[in-house]
Amino acid sequence: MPAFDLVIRNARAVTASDIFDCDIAVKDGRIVQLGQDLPGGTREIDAAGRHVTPGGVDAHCHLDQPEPPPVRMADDFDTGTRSAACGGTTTVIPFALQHKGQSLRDAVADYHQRAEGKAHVDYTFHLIVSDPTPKVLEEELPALIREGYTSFKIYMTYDSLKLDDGQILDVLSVAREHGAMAMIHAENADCIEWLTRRLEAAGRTAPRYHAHARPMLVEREATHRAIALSELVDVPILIVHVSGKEAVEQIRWARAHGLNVFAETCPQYLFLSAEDLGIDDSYHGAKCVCSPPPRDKSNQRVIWQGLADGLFTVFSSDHAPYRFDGDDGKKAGGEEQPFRHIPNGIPGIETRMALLWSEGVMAGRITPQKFVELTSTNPAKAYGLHPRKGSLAVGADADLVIWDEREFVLRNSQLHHNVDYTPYEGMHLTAWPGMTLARGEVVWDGSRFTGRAGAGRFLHCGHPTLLPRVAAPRPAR
Ligand code: DUC
Ligand code: ZN
Ligand code: ZN
Repeated sequence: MPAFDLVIRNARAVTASDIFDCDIAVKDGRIVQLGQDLPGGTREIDAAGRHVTPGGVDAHCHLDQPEPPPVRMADDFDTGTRSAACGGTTTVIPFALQHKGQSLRDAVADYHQRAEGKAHVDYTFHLIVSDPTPKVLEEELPALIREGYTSFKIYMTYDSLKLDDGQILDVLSVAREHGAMAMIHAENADCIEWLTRRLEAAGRTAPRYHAHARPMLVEREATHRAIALSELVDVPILIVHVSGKEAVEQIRWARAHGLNVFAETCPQYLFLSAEDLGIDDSYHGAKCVCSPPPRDKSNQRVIWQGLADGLFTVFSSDHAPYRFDGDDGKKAGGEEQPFRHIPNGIPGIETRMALLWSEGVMAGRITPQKFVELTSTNPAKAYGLHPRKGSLAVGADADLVIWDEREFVLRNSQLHHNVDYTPYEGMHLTAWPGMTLARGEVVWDGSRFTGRAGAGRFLHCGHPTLLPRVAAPRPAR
């Protein structure tokens, strides 16, 4: 009887700190030994000296999130996690969204139903708190944190979701008291509305004007305010989907002043620019409408720099999948829409890892260790999943990617999401996962998806571990 269920031979293993050659032994879905010339397994895979990284943790993606009809997200937990697996992601963290007037408990229960029996990889939820009533703040949120829902997103924009500054302070206070991670979507809602009305009055409603309605200034102001609010409450925050220089400067300032402000960025801020929203009034630009909008080449360089030098903690997809054709996506109701009504978001759950390995590691902009830190280890730490997730170590789940370094041209037809386009169509990539394993099972073999709906399990999260958890007294003010 072999000692192990699986042995991966001749791996060039990469962690957030090291690269080393070893065999990896797996039993009951976990890594049980790393070493040279390990005894045999029931199954053997020869990595042949290729890089093996921990599976990706996509800490920001939207799957089957309820939308006002006729809009519908193209991916549910089935297609979304299938796509994730084929792109090397083995844990996803989408959002259980509270509607105003809805109890947070009901939002979580509804979202569990949407996931139940469908996921191919492990998953947990962030909460979106849109209605912080006394009951939510005093009862529901603390209880949910204790039960393992230890992160939530706060919106500073969108009428149906946004919180005012007082509400944000209330929610941040709960995060501080109960040890949760608050993620913040930082854009100034009033500035966006004011600019949008002016553009509409001038007849400027094509997709490209989405970027004009959300210039960097509106992100900079909200980022500054979010930092100040977190300083007042004395709690760490994580600013999501940072798009460029002006927000980056605010975060660098916060760090220089000793504040625990973490930051996330996404592929669209490295590979897309405002021109992708259109250089004329063509509707094709709707494919790249997301918020904040992509900026320009000089801002892409600032984001690369921030990835390399530690400004960014997490690299997520912000997969928000809407079909381009049809009547439930970018053309809600079957018609081209003024930019105000174009659903915000682009697909990217499957391409996140390969884009960063190709253009980051292969192109020499970041080390393989930095890649692992950004795509797997740090997101697992930020959201209380480490060391079970995000590590290639004895005791961790055997969530692994064996990388193929080969040149090819990316086509949407190769992808497994339910979206009819990729914003990265035609890009030349130099790497793709040659194999993805989720808890020791092969879910992607390099050409075929081999997972099983329902194999993905819900994960209860612990407290964030990016920082030591000290019960520091609140400083006197
Ligand atoms: N914010 C997100 O985080 N995702 C999609 C759209 C948005 O505004
Ligand atoms: Zn957002
Ligand atoms: Zn998002």
